[in-house]
Amino acid sequence: MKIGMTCYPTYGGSGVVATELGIELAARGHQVHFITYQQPFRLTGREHGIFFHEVAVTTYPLFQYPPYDLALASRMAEVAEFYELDLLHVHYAIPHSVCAMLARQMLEARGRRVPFITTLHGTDITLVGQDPGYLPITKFGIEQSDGVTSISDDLKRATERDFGIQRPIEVIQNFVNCDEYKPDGALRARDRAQYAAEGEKLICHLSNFRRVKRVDDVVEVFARVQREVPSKLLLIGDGPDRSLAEQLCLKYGIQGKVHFVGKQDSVQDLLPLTDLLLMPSAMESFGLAALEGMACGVPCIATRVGGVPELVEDGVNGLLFPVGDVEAMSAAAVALLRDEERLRGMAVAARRTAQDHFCTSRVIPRYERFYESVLGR
Ligand code: GMT
Repeated sequence: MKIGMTCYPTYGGSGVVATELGIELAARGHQVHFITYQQPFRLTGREHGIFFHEVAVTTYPLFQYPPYDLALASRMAEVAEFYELDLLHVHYAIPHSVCAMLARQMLEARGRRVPFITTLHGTDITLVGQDPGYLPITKFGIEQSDGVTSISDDLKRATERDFGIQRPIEVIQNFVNCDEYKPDGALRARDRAQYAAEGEKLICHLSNFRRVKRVDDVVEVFARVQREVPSKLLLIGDGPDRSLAEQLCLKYGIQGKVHFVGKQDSVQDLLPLTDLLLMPSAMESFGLAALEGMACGVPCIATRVGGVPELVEDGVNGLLFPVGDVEAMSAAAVALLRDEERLRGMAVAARRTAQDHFCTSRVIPRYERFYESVLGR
């Protein structure tokens, strides 16, 4: 198949999923065309079967808001026509669904039918999409899609409930490549000493440092844990709340124990070095960072929100807590890090969950079948 893929190419779960999906589809012989304003950050640009089409937005003094949506719709139609795409697959409903709908109309006017699929990722429904200024158009874009998928059961239910959507929504949960994301003893032996000394535990957090991630809770938890257990904190990613996290580290005088490594392309080289992942988010429709950690044999302490319980089984492959309960999360982290056997058991269970339910080999064929069904094959 020839697939046009659109996403937010910057650091964020939906862009990561779209990019990894494109890479996996290309590896299975499909042709994938990314149509975005910038090359997705996990792509090198040299992958076989993957093409990148930049959306350039022309500005003009009259435009207070350059019309990216129109430029994107226009580019989608152009690429679809030139490369004879079979379908468009957009990740994150706002504004991508409506752009794809416009592209579909433009192509129809030229006698070509190119259906589009929308994948809902989370904040497009639970946060941004709830804004009265965006809700009606988001609902319309979802209803007009030829196929809709959701990355968790919880997000599907939220979409039906909050948007009054009655059309079918296929749940295809997020995935991870378990051959690339894996426990790696050799890597640990080689690189771990850069971040933690012998006898110290290494705790990590991976996100885009937006408010919803509650990075301040990560620091609050670590500040308590490091008093009880010799440990270091590895913070992967960057975003609006990084300064807040830095200020909190200074407040607790723990800046020497915290590594801010910024945005990283290859988190699979860092996650296996760590012992525990913290994901205290206010909301996660899925929680891809937790899955990536679990595939690397790193259990997580997370919040019981959104789709997280579809992935993290409390007490088995991780631990779940109410949002903001930093005292309980800290106490649980201390107890777990002191109990090597339980920690190892959870690490093994976490890896097994990733392998048994969320590996690319299981999930990508579901996308392929969904494409086929939308194409009526
Ligand atoms: O969490 C973010 O800020 C990024 C956001 C996105 O759309 O890029 O993530 C959402 O999609 C991810 C991939 O499907 C999910 O794993 C995240 O749980 C979801 N984020 C939220 O629901 C807050």
